[in-house]
Amino acid sequence: MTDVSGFAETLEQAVRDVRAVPKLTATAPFDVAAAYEIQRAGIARRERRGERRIGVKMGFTSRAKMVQMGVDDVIWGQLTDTMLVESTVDLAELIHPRIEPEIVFLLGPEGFKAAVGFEVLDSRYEDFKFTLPDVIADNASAARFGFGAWHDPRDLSNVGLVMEIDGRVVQTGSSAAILGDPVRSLRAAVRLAREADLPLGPGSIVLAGAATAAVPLPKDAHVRVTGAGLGSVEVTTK
Ligand code: OOG
Ligand code: MG
Repeated sequence: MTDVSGFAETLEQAVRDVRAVPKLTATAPFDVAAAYEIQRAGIARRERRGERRIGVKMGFTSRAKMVQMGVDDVIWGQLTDTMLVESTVDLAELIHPRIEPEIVFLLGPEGFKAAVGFEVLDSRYEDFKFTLPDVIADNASAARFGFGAWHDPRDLSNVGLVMEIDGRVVQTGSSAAILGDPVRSLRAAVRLAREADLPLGPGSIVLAGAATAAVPLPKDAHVRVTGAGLGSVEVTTK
């Protein structure tokens, strides 16, 4: 039997201590189903502390990300209100953060809106290395995220994405890398959430997954992610 609550506690401790831990599967291997149970236990602990679930994030929806991290399956994780960044990310709270461009969706009563966004990942595992069950248990490395202005639905199948740090371009890509069209990722998120009995109601946010590899997030930096036709979003670090 997998020690679901023990593993959830270990990951929470890593966040609290801002200190990476060895991969959980190195102690006792577990499968994807058990990994999602650990993820759920971790989110339940956050909710008991007053955090609110506000949406989900999709992971490994692009080849660029699968290749970077050495995994080959789409995963998902939960977003809570404390992960949402207004303007500044305090790196003292994070272990070894990375940032990546995202296409973000806001679900409405019917239909959705879209924005360009960013995700700050912070694997709780040493060296940012993990197996598929490990990263699922670790809530898909979710740490922080943000997004720009909402736009009405349009063709999002080939949105040019540029990520700059301190005015230098560090990643470029196309939303086409996200399952051919990020709307497919949105549909998958809605389906997965329904199957997991965590349906995404109006107002929910969905991160479709990065179109490019993630890059280390430095201190005292200014990051801008631009999506053609979607404007841009900026974030600073301290
Ligand atoms: C896991 C999270 C992947 C994405 O957009 O593909 C992800 C990781 O790379 O640590 O968020
Ligand atoms: Mg991501």
